[in-house]
Amino acid sequence: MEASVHLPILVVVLHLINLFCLVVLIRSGIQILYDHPKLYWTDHTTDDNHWLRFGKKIMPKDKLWTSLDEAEDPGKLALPGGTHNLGAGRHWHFATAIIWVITGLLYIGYLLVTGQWQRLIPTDISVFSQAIDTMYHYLTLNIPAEGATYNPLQQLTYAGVVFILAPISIISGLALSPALVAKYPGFLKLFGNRRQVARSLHFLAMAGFSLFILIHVTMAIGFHFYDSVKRITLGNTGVDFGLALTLFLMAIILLVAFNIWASVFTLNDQAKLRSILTRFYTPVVRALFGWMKSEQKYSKKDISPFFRVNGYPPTTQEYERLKANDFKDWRLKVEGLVDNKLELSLRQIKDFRKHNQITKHHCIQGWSAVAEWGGLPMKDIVEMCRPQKNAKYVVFHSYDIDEEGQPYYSSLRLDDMYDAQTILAYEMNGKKLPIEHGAPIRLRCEKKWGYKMAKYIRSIEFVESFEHIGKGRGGHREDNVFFDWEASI
Ligand SMILES: Nc1nc2c(c(=O)[nH]1)N[C@H]1C(S)=C(S)[C@@H](COP(=O)(O)O)O[C@H]1N2
Ligand SMILES: [Mo]
Repeated sequence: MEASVHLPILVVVLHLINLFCLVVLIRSGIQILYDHPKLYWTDHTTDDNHWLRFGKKIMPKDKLWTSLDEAEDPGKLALPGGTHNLGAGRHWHFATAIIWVITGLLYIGYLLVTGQWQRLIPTDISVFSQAIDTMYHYLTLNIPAEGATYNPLQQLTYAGVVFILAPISIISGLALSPALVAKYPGFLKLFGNRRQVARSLHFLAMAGFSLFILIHVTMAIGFHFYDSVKRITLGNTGVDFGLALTLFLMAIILLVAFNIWASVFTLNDQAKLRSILTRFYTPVVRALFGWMKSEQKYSKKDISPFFRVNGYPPTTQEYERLKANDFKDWRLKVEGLVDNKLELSLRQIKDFRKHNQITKHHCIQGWSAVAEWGGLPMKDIVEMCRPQKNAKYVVFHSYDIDEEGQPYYSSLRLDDMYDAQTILAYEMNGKKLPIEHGAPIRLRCEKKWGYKMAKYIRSIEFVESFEHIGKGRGGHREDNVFFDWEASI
């Protein structure tokens, strides 16, 4: 009898699914990273306090730039590739993340139930010195013979990947959810209260997985080619090599073909891709994060010295005219499915109850900043306008219009308006809201990504459905760059 590690077919299948998932997660992760290709150790992100950056764009010092200008093209390695396909990259990332986590849990469950965890988890401290010995053998090309169990180096590496690297990826990934850290700001304590530390660790974990894959494949294929091919396709080394090799090549072809198809399909029909994948992952996201309310309480000393801009001020004559007169002629219209339509001047809005909050802003692209916002709680508007029974969503219409003539807008659930930290802000850091941050008023809904928080608001509309607005996906970003509507992760 030949001594070698036997793998049950379940493990073989999980290993294959894991490989597919990791490749898609890494590719889509690169896409997400390149929308804001800078990594920081601080949440007060500026255009030059990163510790690592990709791409070469330098932002001008003498004129207004926005975070959209900083995005880079990650090239074909990314899924789907191309500049600002962040939305699609995210859809792939989250749909795959769910499958990957389930795969991992099944694998760990299997290890526990069958007692095979002993394969992975070292039970004797001497494993470390033995691993160094094994490494020495590999480095001097005295390749150790295959045994009935993993060698100490394999055991340590695999245990590290399963029980350290994977959990770091998952926990640091969760910390990037604006909803989770709005509800539980304490979660970020794991990362020194810094979202950017979590983001950097998430990246480093990805680098760790990439390195592991590279070395793991080199060792398995380079040193024990025949046995490895037999084991990863049929679970043991007693099988016919020809059959194993055929299966092995088929799996590789499938992996490559799937990845090419995924990029091509996505780039050809982003709307369809979005609709398929969000239908799969949004229910999970909603169940886990949808109920969370923002309970952030930062203090004045946490306020960032620099707050990026995303979305240039409107350039229409109408807005210019309102701005020239300090928005004295501006009126906020509250309309749609309400019993009491409103038309409020900035003065009137400022005379109502004022709520202040110091919160951390998260842009979906990747940057962050803390600011204090002052304004009128949306709950008060709701009480004044009295939405009708069938009103389900609240749409915020803005003054800025893109090159294709599409006005900016965003929509949220009526429920979200009752959050204490959902306000119409007219103050930022104790001063009148600056033009580039959304004057005369902008929405703050602190448990969502920044793109939900419409700036330069013209009117607020209560609706039963948003299908008739824009391209029908509930927001300018959802319509044009295919972001998801939920915006909680
Ligand atoms: N009207 C309007 N609102 C907008 C945008 C925009 O382009 N137009 N950009 C959104 C995005 S993506 C973000 S991250 C925040 C940025 O707010 P800031 O410019 O004050 O930093 O505004 C959001 N609101
Ligand atoms: Mo954003």
